[in-house]
Amino acid sequence: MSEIKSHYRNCNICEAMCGLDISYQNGQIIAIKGDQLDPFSQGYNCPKALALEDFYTDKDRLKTPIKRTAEGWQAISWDDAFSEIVDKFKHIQQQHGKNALAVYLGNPNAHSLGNALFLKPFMKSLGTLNRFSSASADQLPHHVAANFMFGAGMLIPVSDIDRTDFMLIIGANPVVSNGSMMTAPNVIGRLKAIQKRGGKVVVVDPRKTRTAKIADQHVFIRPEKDAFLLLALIHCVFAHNKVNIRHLSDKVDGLGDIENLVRDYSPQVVSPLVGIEVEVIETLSAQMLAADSAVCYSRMGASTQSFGGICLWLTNVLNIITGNFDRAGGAMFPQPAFDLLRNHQAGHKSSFGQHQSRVRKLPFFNGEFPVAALAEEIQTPGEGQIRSIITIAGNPVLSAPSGHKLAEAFSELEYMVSIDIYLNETTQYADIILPGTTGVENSHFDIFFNSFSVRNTVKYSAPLFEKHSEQRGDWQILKEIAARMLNVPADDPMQQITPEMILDMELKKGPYGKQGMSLQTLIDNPHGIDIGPLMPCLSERIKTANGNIDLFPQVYQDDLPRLQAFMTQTTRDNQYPFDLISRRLVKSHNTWTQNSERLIKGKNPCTLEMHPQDAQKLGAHTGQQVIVSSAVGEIKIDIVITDDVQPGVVTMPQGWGHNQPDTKMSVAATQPGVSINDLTDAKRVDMLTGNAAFNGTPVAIKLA
Ligand SMILES: Nc1nc2c(c(=O)[nH]1)N[C@H]1C(S)=C(S)[C@@H](COP(=O)(O)OP(=O)(O)OC[C@H]3O[C@@H](n4cnc5c(=O)[nH]c(N)nc54)[C@H](O)[C@@H]3O)O[C@H]1N2
Ligand SMILES: Nc1nc2c(c(=O)[nH]1)N[C@H]1C(S)=C(S)[C@@H](COP(=O)(O)OP(=O)(O)OC[C@H]3O[C@@H](n4cnc5c(=O)[nH]c(N)nc54)[C@H](O)[C@@H]3O)O[C@H]1N2
Ligand code: SF4
Ligand SMILES: [Mo]
Repeated sequence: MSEIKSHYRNCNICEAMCGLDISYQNGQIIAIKGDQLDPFSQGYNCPKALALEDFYTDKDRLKTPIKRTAEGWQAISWDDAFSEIVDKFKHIQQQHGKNALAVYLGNPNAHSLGNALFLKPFMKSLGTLNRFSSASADQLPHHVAANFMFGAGMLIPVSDIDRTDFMLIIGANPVVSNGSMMTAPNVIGRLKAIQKRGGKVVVVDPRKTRTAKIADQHVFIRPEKDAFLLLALIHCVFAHNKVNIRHLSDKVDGLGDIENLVRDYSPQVVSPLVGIEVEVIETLSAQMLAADSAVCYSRMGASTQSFGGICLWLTNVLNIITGNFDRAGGAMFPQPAFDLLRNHQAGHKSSFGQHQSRVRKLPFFNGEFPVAALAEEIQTPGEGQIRSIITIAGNPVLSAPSGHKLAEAFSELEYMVSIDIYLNETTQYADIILPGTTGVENSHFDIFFNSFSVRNTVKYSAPLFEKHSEQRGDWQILKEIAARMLNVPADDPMQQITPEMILDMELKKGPYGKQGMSLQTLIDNPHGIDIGPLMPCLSERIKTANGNIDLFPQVYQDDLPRLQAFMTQTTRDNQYPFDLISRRLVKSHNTWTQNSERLIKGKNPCTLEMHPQDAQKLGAHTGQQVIVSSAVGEIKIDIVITDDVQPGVVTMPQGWGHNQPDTKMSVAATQPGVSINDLTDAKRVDMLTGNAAFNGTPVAIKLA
């Protein structure tokens, strides 16, 4: 028996970057707990961290490439898999052009050092414009706002939760999600700390979430009406002469245009639209203005809706004009040790709208088209049609809007490849699945989440266990395909590059390089290093051509008539009288952690929440099955009656629907649930950004 040892690493499941203390012996994990010595998370972890062990031991996980044959799935060698894939890709691109091959990138790519670093050369080797990702079912409006207001899509202002005195949360449930575009381990502790220091937390959400329950105030809002609320809050700032831009006063362009815009959106005008009383709106504004520091934090509820672009822009405007930008307790820019903006030239023109999707003319941004356009790009014949795809760490059949239609589209492709750890709802359509290593088998460094973090910290995690000789890391798979696509010989020096080499170089060239930051520094400090709280740094970080914030970019001016039309649109389709919204669950992460036995045990969480009044009209009681239908699909689901939701609004979890016979996630199949994205409509998007509009999907409900 060897001795029990400790291994320290960051959990890479969600965005919170919790430090873990993993004890292990003889190649087995004995316990996973929060690392008390991690300077950022200080011992906090959520129940999902345990699943890192389950992913490691999961018998359903793929370890070698498999190929679909007439006799079913068969294991094949890596070399045969790579040869076939590259032959097919080259052939399809020769016949139909480079763009006939598409790529879909899922969420775990952002949580993987190797993928984050090697996807760029991989994409280059394919030479296709047809890249899609989960970002357009998520946070695209944040990036578009950052791009146009601050000059770089990755320059995301982060809510300084640890120092704020007033936090207005619009459409986020960080007590459950642990925060997003705001990396903050132990959000619940940080929110309670606001209250302990005499501050307030207010939540605006159509559902009384766990975050709303611990907040000082919860305000119900009708789905997709947040832009009006934000306009009214900005109106109040001008109406009370409270604009205060502090140190940024000569750094902001377009203030007068904002004043003109909001003139017509008084609380009186907006109140009936949003379903919030005039006094409540006025009090919200007054509280925000009275606080020493305040921040408005908008997330999925504001982003994945028909006006996501406008909402995220107005959120920034509100923070800026109340003097809560680039200042402690407001919205601030992190200064990460691995700086994604290191080579970003000020005034660099973004790719927004440089291309439009072939069928629906949705905008291209940051090298990709919106995922809502993927199925139609596969299924609509003509020049530029997608014939083949490679999905990488993504499950769009369950995660993308109208996922079931995407499944149909995948089944019509000439050739499909997936890089994934499971045979699941998406990868079942692949001709070959290439499994990468994951979790504790990988080294880890959070490139993205340090860029969205509420504190500047830095940490590197080595792999806990060596991978088996037949296994490959995702980055090695990407590198191999890229090399074969470009006929690069195996002994080419470029082929020797590892994620660690790039990381080390970036750390040395980054903002703390001169003080000795390097990979070795991080290896020597396995619990991580605290650099300190966020600091005002707008002047150094901003990337607009003139160095100023653009408060009213042209794209929003052009999009406003759409919002104004929505304002006067009072009738709704009586065929679908309910608004469906998604919810997240503490013990599941998107579509894929449901194969962890420890996370999934317990009663069925995939239920439809409905207000008692609505249930009474329907004659339904808790536990009863109902049929929910939308313009694109139908599901059956058990209902739970609760006044946590507004009348007319129903909620169900996202990420479920492991009920398909040709998949192999045997634990998940014991508690399959149904997929919300069989109901969401890929035609509903924020027309400005192309982001999926999941919120407020119109549905009808009847007893089963
Ligand atoms: N209706 C509705 N839909 C939503 C949302 C919603 O709130 N409502 N949320 C949206 C959001 S925010 C997101 S981020 C997307 C997520 O959308 P996706 O990224 O498409 O979905 P995931 O469930 O994250 O899929 C992850 C995939 O990666 C695989 N995987 C896990 N780890 C690894 C790894 O290390 N390597 C490889 N190669 N594969 C791995 C898993 O098996 C799984 O197939 O869903 C979106 N969809
Ligand atoms: N446990 C767990 N944690 C996760 C994930 C998970 O699946 N499970 N997923 C991770 C991912 S990929 C992401 S992107 C983050 C997301 O992190 P969050 O954005 O915090 O998570 P959501 O639960 O999607 O919160 C969105 C909230 O918006 C509300 N909402 C819906 N429609 C509207 C609307 O029109 N207006 C307003 N104001 N509110 C609305 C919903 O009721 C919900 O409470 O969570 C991450 N963390
Ligand atoms: S909050 Fe996120 S990062 Fe922290 S332990 Fe849970 S899943 Fe991991
Ligand atoms: Mo996400």
